[in-house]
Amino acid sequence: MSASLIHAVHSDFIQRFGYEPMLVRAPGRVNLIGEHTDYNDGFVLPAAVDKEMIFAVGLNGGTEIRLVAHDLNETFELGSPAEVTPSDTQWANYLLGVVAQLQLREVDIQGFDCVFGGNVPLGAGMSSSAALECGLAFALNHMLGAGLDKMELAHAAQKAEHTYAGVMCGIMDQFASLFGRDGHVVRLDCRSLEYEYFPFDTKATRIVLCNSGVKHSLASSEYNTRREECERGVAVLQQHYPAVQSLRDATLEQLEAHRAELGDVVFRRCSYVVKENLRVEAACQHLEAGDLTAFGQEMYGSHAGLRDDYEVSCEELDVLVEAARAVPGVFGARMMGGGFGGCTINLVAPERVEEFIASVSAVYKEKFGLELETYQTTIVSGVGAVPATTAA
Ligand code: GAF
Repeated sequence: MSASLIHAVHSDFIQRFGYEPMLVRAPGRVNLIGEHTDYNDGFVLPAAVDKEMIFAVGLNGGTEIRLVAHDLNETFELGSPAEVTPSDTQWANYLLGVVAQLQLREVDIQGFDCVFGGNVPLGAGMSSSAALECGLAFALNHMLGAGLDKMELAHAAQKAEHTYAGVMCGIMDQFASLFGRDGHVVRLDCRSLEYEYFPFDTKATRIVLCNSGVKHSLASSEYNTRREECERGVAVLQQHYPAVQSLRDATLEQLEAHRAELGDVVFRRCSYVVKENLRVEAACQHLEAGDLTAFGQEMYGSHAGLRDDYEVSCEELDVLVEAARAVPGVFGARMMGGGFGGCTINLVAPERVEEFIASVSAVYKEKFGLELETYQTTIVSGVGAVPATTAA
């Protein structure tokens, strides 16, 4: 937890509004494996990490909603919760979407003030948007005594993203931000919403993220297209196998049997998802057995599928994964998140981290002329209140 960030957000709130707020921390996430599986009812293996958003929130006794993006020094105001509607201010939409979703859940939203700031890199595939949504949802739920449980908050935050940001995301990011556990990764079954925590041994490996620094503009439109392609695949399979409700239920044999009917693109998208679910299962077994080499192979397999069949990677990410593969002590690497830019996630032996960063940065600089930003992340607990004393 960054004490200076908490202090800055807290002071900003006091200066602007002159009363004591509640403080909330909402982390971004990494995902070890299981990409684009969440909206297909499949499996994911994320963790909340020490890149986070800090919120200062207070009920102002009136009807006004006053939002402040501390890092941008921008404000957004609304006369009353009844006026909530998508705006042209993108960052505000994540918060307004949450207000709208809580109202749909019969939470009586009152006027409030909110200042937020953070160090989750934007557009890096680390779910800065989910952190924004979940932090405010948690704060309002607490302050208004609404009594929604964490899973309901995750759903509300996910829906906020659908309706106010236009991205038809799955549940992974919001779940990870809310349910993260210190030192553990969590496997989520995105259909049943059952989850299991696995200890993550940082003595054996570190999680290092390499931020490509690019975000190709296709990202959100292609994301929704992938989702539609998967749904088309399910519609074809359902005609032959009524039990197939989502790609979670499909097998490679079924896809193969109807390859021509699916068409090449939909076939490859669906095959990727079915294989990725199998990889998550295998990866969890390797994790339990402490076999990081085998775990890493699943990560490389995941990247190859995302690159060749799901087609959500890009040259920058592919170069970073190949550069990582060449460094001794790297167990596995792959692109992370929705794709078309953002970060790669790398599992690296602790004693090799420095060499890894130097080597991959040099390759990236030579190939693209870009300075590579890297983050060594620590796995932390999910969204929670920050004791007021931390702000002092
Ligand atoms: C984005 C989405 F928000 C997630 O729901 C998930 O689908 C991910 O892309 C890809 O695995 O982060």
